[in-house]
Amino acid sequence: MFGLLAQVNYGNWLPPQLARHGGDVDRLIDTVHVFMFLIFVPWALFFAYCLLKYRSRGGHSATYTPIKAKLSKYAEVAVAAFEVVLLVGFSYPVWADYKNAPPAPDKRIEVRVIAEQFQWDFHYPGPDGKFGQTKASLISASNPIGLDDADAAAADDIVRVNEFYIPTGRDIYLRLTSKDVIHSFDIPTMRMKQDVIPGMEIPIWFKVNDGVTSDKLREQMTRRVPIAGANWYKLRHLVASEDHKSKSGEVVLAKGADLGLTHQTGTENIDKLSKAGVTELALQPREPLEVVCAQLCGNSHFKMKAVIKAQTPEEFDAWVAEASKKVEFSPDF
Ligand SMILES: [Cu+2]
Repeated sequence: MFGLLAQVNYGNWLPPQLARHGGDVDRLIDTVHVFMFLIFVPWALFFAYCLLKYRSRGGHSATYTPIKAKLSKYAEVAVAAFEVVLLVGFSYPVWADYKNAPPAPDKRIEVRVIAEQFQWDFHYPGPDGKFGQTKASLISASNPIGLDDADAAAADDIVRVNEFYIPTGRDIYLRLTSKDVIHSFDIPTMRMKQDVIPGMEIPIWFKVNDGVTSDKLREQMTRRVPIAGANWYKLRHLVASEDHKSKSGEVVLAKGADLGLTHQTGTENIDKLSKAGVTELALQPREPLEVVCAQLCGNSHFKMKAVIKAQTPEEFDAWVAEASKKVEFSPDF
């Protein structure tokens, strides 16, 4: 996966940056690192100097008492002041710019995000823009957020588990809460991270850059991998991006097919492909974007992931219209 990520212009060892305010966060991270380095170098040199000067040697025993000179006090105060400037002068303005201006209620897509061990539940208000009521007593395996169907506003609501649909280029406003323990909602590619606390509803907002859809990213991340010598285990989350045919024209691996490399079938696939004369594969990630939990929230915490379906605003509206229709079964069905 990291090999693939490296192809999409990730730069500076950070994941790609796909959201409006993310550039500022990246610049802040860079600035803080530069300044911390500026502090680190003189401190490290001073440390080495002290180790040498006060060491035990012939005619001189090691000194264990702290230095009493005024200079060291001044140095400590100067470093503390420097760090305050770093925090107040650089971090607060970036953070304030992002956190002080939530998008206007009539111009944002609002989604409730309910975290639980170990999944993300997403609650959309549907075309009427109103969230239906939820009740803890109604929570069940098929109704993870306890949506009350008796409430008229709930009729067109959409609930998705581990699938986060978002439009690009529009303000997205999330209301985060948790059913059980503290989780942390994290989308590294959007520079978004917020702890999710039971009993509280914490807002967070962001905007995905125009045109950054999952489909487009998937295409961009297509990579050609030679069959001989590839590290197949690392490529196991990828799917074929085109039909791979043998010389006779027979499809050996179909578009969208999984390599299945976690199982024995994977090696069979590779055998089949090499026998058919296919020397390289075009592969792409099944889902290029995801939400993870950045808080160690239990024994299966690592499984707590949701795929992000970033769509154009038109695709998103069409999805809302379609997904908000409830399936009605006739009594004699
Ligand atoms: Cu979690």
